[in-house]
Amino acid sequence: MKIPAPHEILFQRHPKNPILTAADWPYPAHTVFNPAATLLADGTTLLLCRVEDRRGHSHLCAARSANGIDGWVVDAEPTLLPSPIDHPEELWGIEDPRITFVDELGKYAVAYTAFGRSGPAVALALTTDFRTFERCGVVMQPDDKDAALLPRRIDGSFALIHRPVADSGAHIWLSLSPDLTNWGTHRPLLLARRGAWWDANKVGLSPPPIETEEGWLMLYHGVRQTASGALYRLGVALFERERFDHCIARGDSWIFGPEAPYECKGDVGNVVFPCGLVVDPDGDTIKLYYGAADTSIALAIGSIRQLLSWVKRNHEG
Ligand code: BMA
Repeated sequence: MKIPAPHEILFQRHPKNPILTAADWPYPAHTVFNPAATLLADGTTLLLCRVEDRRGHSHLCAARSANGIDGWVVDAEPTLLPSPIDHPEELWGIEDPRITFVDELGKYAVAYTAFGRSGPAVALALTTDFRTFERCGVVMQPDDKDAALLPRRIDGSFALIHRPVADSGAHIWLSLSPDLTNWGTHRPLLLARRGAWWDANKVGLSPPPIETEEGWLMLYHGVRQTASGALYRLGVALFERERFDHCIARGDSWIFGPEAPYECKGDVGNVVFPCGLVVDPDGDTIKLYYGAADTSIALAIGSIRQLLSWVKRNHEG
């Protein structure tokens, strides 16, 4: 058995954490967490936050900031509410969005979890301004979540990463579509590792993958079921640029996990759950936005170069 490499810090928590809590909301909210993130054309950082009310139902609300750290301006009212009359799959709320800007469409695609009587499903909505949305409805039926669209076609097709649950477990899959409506060519991408691994029990995509010269860098969450509940931590994998289903390297250890008090204690303790990131104009610095203990929103800073170097040095095989 190889001796583990010394632990490297790949994401630094921001000293202002948590950067957003329910107390910052202009209307009643129980918790705010698991935000999607994007940079708008004018350089503003937009977070599309999951807001849970005291019924336990979630909706999405936008918060904007010039520096992506503080000075957040939160929409006065919910930005995207569930629409259960037209979309019964949203009866119990909409959760955990991921945003991708799709050049070809000139629109942002928001993939989110629609939660209804049949279970969690993946739904898609398009927007140009985060004020009005075109709903595409359910694109992956229950039980499925943790989805994001890639920013461009792969080999002529739109590509969606998602996490269906089957008897065999909760694994990350890739599906392709010519038109965002008809989906097929489903392929497994990354499996929960089983046994004593940190990502033994479930894996799911975190923010949308980042395209680099060396391949698609994918951050994912791994779950380990322990005697005192589930532990949610972050891992990294690298996939080929034109063949997303070819994994080049998958990190052996987790790279970021619950440690700070606001990550260990809350509605669901011991959870860090990133759904969004933005890359600074230097092309390397990552601002990673994550839900902490299903209660608040926190920020950690990383580097694409450092993540690539780490995953190439610390993978199985
Ligand atoms: C997952 C999702 C997330 C949540 C996490 C921890 O299954 O539902 O929304 O943050 O569990 O509770």
